[in-house]
Amino acid sequence: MLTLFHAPNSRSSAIVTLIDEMDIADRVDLRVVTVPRHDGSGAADPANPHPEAKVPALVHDGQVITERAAIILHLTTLFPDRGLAPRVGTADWGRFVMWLTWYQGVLEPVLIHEMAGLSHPYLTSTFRGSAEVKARLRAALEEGPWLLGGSYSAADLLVHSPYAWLPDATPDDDLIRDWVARCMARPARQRTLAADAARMAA
Ligand SMILES: N[C@@H](CCC(=O)N[C@@H](CS)C(=O)NCC(=O)O)C(=O)O
Repeated sequence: MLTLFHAPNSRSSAIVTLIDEMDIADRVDLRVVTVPRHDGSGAADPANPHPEAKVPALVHDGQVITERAAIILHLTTLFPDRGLAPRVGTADWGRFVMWLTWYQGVLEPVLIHEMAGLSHPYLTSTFRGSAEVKARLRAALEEGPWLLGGSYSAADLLVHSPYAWLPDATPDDDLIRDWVARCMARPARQRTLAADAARMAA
């Protein structure tokens, strides 16, 4: 019914961790595919149903779902009792959806623009920049200890993820660094790292 297409050490690793956090590995068929890597290794995999041959891609009853925020929303809605998201329709769920879409629509573009050395008034007016990202995260974590308050959720899993890959991009703020470290230390993420290392070595 559910199949996840995953490439080790990539954006799809967050979805593998989510599946572990939710304890639904027996409900999702995990297929490992290749993708082109920045070092020139890898290649698009004909077995990957993603329209751009990227990962992750989740296939549910033949329908292809891409974009991590969408996959997270879909899985946490399909399995609402697994504790990774607030109850659908509550105000907290609205904030949960806000963090996921803010990640895809703001945080990741801001990071990519910075890494690419891009700056333009259109980019700033649309996305703002790293100072505003830092302020948003800090304001939430001051209430904390997690983005939604007292409980870890899939919003923490997604939003912290670029800082786990790019520690130098982490905002210079102890509250944010401590939250990233707590997200990274979770046993499910450690298991994904170990499994991905084994897949890379295979
Ligand atoms: N917006 C997508 C981005 C997916 C993405 O860029 N995935 C990378 C893996 S880190 C990929 O598949 N790259 C291979 C390629 O560009 O061909 C998401 O968040 O799911």
